[in-house]
Formats: sequence, structure tokens, C-alpha cells
Amino acid sequence: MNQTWWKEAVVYQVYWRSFYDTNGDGYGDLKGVIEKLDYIKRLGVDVIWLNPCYESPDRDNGYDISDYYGVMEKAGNIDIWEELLKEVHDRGMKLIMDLVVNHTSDQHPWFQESRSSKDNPKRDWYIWKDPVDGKEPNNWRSYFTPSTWELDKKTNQYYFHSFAVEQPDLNWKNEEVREEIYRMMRYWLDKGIDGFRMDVINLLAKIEDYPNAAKPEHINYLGNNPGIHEYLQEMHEKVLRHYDIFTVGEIPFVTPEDGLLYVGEDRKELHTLFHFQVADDMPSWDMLRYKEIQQTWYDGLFGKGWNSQFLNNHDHTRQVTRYGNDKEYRIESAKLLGTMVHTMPGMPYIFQGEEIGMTGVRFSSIEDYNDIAMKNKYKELVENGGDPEKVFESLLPLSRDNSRTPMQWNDSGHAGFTTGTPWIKLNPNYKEINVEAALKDPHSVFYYYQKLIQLRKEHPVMVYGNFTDFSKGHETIYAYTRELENETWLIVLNHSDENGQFEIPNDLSDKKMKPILHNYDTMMIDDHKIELKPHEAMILELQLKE
Ligand code: TEU
Ligand code: CA
Repeated sequence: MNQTWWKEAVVYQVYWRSFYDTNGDGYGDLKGVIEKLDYIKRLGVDVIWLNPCYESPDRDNGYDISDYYGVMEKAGNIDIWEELLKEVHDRGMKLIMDLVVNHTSDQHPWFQESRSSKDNPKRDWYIWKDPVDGKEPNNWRSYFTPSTWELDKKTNQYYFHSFAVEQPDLNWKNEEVREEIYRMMRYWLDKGIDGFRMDVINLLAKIEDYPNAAKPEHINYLGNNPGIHEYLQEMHEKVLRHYDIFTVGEIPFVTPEDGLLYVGEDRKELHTLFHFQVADDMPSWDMLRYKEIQQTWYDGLFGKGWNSQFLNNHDHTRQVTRYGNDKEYRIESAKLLGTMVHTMPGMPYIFQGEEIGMTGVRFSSIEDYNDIAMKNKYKELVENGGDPEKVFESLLPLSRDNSRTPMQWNDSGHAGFTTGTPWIKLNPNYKEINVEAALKDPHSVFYYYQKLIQLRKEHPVMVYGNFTDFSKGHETIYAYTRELENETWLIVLNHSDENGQFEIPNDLSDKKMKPILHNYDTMMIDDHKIELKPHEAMILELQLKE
């Protein structure tokens, strides 16, 4: 497999509105990102993924764009953005931007024109359909609402939206739309950015005749439709291939087989993808399912296309809360999950705050939440007769706001995030869990992550090594090797609040085991077994015995 800079990279996701506020308006901003670049650099990451900071009415936190060329006032302005890019590059890091081109904001001038009349030249830039029997054209659900269709009274037609009503989908069949998007992509690439994280990029192509779905609640009809690969190959041909960049597609509802069609090295489409099998199939930890997902993706992609590894982001609850233990074993568990993500085949992502073991949150009222997905769902369920209290409870664990509370810098007011009123409440545990405390403690999650990242730079096995699972069927222990030429690593993880034991298989027992990284002070290994403490994680190098 050929070696490239991006295969070797570790990405740090900056959700800027919750990162660091420099002007006291309660929102993090791009200046705040600049001020904290040395902190990010200290972790050792190579690439920063910046969530959307384009002009936007901000109904879906920047994923509803009203001007692709402008910078949202909350974030700053284009000059500050330029400075950010320069400062990132000066520190030897790279910057990738979010690309949101499945939909725009309903406030985008294109949509304003499109909705103004049936014969407007931009009418066809969005997807418009006549009512069927006086109702929606079909029974599809959107991500955030009961229907993908919204009636526009002015022309008595429905427009199509995969997400909120305020996020109409662009019509990618229209060549002018595609050319206009490519022009915009070149604009940012010519400024020197290093790539794109492409929002729901597999949703661009729609099923031509919009048939009713047998099970409308399974919204997978929204993605991976005929025509998608033609669009991505065209985008590659006309834009991507002309730059030395890195692309990661957000690709929900995808199998490894179909995933390869997006990231196969011979496909001329994308470099890597986020699939959501873990996030979608596992509301909480499920070791056997996780192993199966990792194995099938490894079998499907290894040697042919590149995967990504992540357990949380701005849409998915913080990993130590959702998949680990955020109480008694918070630190051990955060380190274990980090070890796993960084030693699995594929590119590791760190979501801001993960590196200090930040946790999910529980506010007391729906008013404290901001997430449009959660709020729309709450409204829908309560309108359908649900008990408000029960509905609220049921939405808490996976609310996207779990990950969106402000970064916890220190134990002063608002965790040092802002001097004003934060746009969303903080997690009250900032007194204990914060960057300042982490940097003072040599055993913190932060320094453990720093080592994990450093190891990737020193040991190509972590990037290019093959993968073998030695713990199939075990419900709490995950043990696997990565192997490249003469280097073999064994990773052993006890994903449990109880002690555990891993019997060393014969294939490995003739080797000497040299500890590379470990989340406890002592280790219990003999020739035949490894005794493990709760949430114990270790990386061992296997060497021939003299
Ligand atoms: O998210 C799309 C989205 O909802 C999914 O990727 C979801 O995480 C996945 O299917 C697993 O269930 C993107 C953005 O990340 C999100 O913040 C936006 O709200 C959304 O697109 C619309 O732009
Ligand atoms: Ca601000």
C-alpha cells in the first residue's frame, strides 16, 4: 500500500463555538482557536478539522449556510480566518474545512430566488414537487422532521429537505449547481486549505422517482443512491485531483462493500470516510458488535482504501460517557478508549475535550438544550401525546449537546471559556475536569494521548500494520496484534469494571513482551496469561526471545 502524509496523520476536531471565546459574546471564535493553537500543537496532532464557520442563520450550528464565501460574525471574519490558516501552517499543522453541499440554508439567496416563482432560473437548483392527492409527494422522513417535504404556499409546491425545514437540499442533477459548488471549493482550496470533511456527502444523489418507503422510519433511502459516484468522480476530476489535499466523507448507512466504492484507491473519489455503524448500532458499549464491525471493515478495506476511527464528535455523545465509565474509572476508561481508537487500522480523530476525558452532560430542562435534532424530536413526540418528562429523559443520553458544552480550560467561572454568558451551559464538572489540571498532572489523559500520537510518528506499524483479533467471542477483553515487517504489537484492553484475564495464545507465547504504553503503574504478565485490572489497557511489543 502506498504511503502518504494523510494516512499517517492524527486529526483534532475543533468545534469552534465551544472552544474559546475571546470577545465575551459567549461564543467561541476563530481568534480563540488561534490563541489555543499552541495547546493543540502540544498534543502533537497533524490536522485540524474546523466545523463550519461560513455565513449562516445558525439554526443547525453552521450546517445551514447562507453564503459559502463569507465567515459568520460569531466566528470572526475572513481576515481572522486567513490568520488562522497561516498560524496553523506556521506550526506545521494542516487545516481542513467542513464542506456542506447537500443543502443550504433557506436564507441562502439561491433558495430565496428558487422559491420566488416556478419559472425563476434557480427554481431547478432545489428539488420541487407538486402535491400528491393534496399531500406530501411521498412518505419519507427526514433526519430532523416527520417529512422530507415542506409546502411552500407561494407556489403550492413542496421542497425537499433531508434535515431541518430550514435546510433545503440542493438539486445535484442540475449542472449549474455542481459547477457553482466546484467554483466555491476551488476558492477555499486556492487559499491554501488542506482538504475537506464532506458533510453527508453520500446524500447528494436522490432516488429519481421518490417512491414511498415500506419502512419510512429507516431513512437509509436518503443516501447511497444511483448517480452518487458519478458526482464524486466529477468532483474529483474537476477539483480535488488538482490539489495535494485530504478528503474525508461523512457517509452514513454504508456497508464496507459500498464504502470501498467511495474510498477505493483506484476509484478517484475520496480518501477516507466516516461510517456510522458503531454510532448507529451501539447506543452503548457492545463488545461483540464492535469487534464484528471492526473486522468486517478491516476485511473490506485493508490494502484497498483507508478507514477512519472515532467514537464521538459534535453529533455523538462523549465517548467516555457513552462507551466507557465516566465515574469511578473515568481516567482509565478514557485512556483505554483512546488506546483502542489509535491502534485500530485507520485514521484516528480526537474531538476537542476528549483528550482531557470530558464527559456528557445532563441539564434539567429542555430549555437548557439547543440541539435542533433533539428539540424537533421532543416537539414531535410531545405533540403525539408523549409525556413531556418521559420524552425529555429518553432524549438525554444521545442529545448532540452532550458533546457541545464548552471546552473546560480551568476551574474559574465558566471554565475560562468565556467572560460573558456562554451560548450553552457548561458541564458543572469543570472544577475537576479541565485543561489546567490535566497539564499539571503527568498521569493525565492529556499526556497519555500525547504519547499515543507520538508513537504513531515513531512506529509505522501503527499506521500500516495488518490487524489480527486474538479475542473473538470474548465479551469484555479485546486483544489484537498489528504487524508490519519485523515489528509486532499486541494491544490488550479490558473493557470492564471487573478484573479480567487474557490467556496468551500459543502463536504469541514464545515471544518476549515489551511494554510500550500502559494506563496503570503495574502489569501482571506471565508466560501464559495477562491479569487485567478494570479498564486496563496496554500496548506491548512482541520480540523474539533470545
Ligand atoms: O450530520 C449528519 C448526521 O446526522 C449523521 O451523520 C449522523 O451523525 C449519522 O447518520 C449517525 O447517526 C451532519 C453534521 O455532522 C451535523 O452536525 C448536521 O446537523 C447535519 O450533517 C446536517 O448538515
Ligand atoms: Ca466570541
